Order: sequence, then structure tokens, then C-alpha cells
Amino acid sequence: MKKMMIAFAAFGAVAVTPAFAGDDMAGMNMSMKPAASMASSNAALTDAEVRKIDPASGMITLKHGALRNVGMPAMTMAFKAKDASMVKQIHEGDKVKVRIEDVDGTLTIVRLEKAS
Ligand SMILES: [Cu+2]
Repeated sequence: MKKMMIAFAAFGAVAVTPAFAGDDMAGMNMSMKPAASMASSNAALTDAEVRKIDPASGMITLKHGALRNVGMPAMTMAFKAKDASMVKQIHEGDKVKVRIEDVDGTLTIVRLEKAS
């Protein structure tokens, strides 16, 4: 009887260890996802200058530096502003820092800060 108990205890330990390891891995994956998305929202900002603002369409024309994440060299072009509030907080000629991302196929200003 004593031998059976030891055998059960040993079996139990072996069976439980991989399960715990699996939970650990799942926990790590869960905690890494928010970190990855935070890295995305804190991604590098690119210097740009506001050339034209069209409040009606929510488009902002920027003379922008190279945008590595969307594979675009420096140029002047219009972008969709993610929030209408972006259009209100800037004026033509302002120096800004922006994050441009491809949102469902539309190059969109997802972050906009005034450069000081
Ligand atoms: Cu461009």
C-alpha cells in the first residue's frame, strides 16, 4: 500500500508539471500582446509640416519625412485624419510630428503632435 501511494504521488507530479508549464506559456503570451500593441502606438513619429487642411473631408496635406512603416519616401501629400479633432488643433504652416499607418488600405494620420 505504501508503494502504491508513492507511485501515485510520483505520477501526479509528472502529470501536473507539464500542465503548469502550459499555463505559464499562455500567461506569457497574454501579457506580451498588450506590450506589442503599446509598442505600435508608441511607434516612431515622423516630422512633417502642415500644408493644407480640408475640414470638410478631414484630409490634411503634409510635407512629410520618410515613413518607413508604410515604405514611403519624403514627399507632400494628403492624408486622412483619424480624428476630426486633429483638423481643429493645427493650422497651415504648423510643424508637427505624425504617425501614419495603413488603416484598411487608407493612409491615415493616427497620431499628431505639434512639434515644439
Ligand atoms: Cu507620402
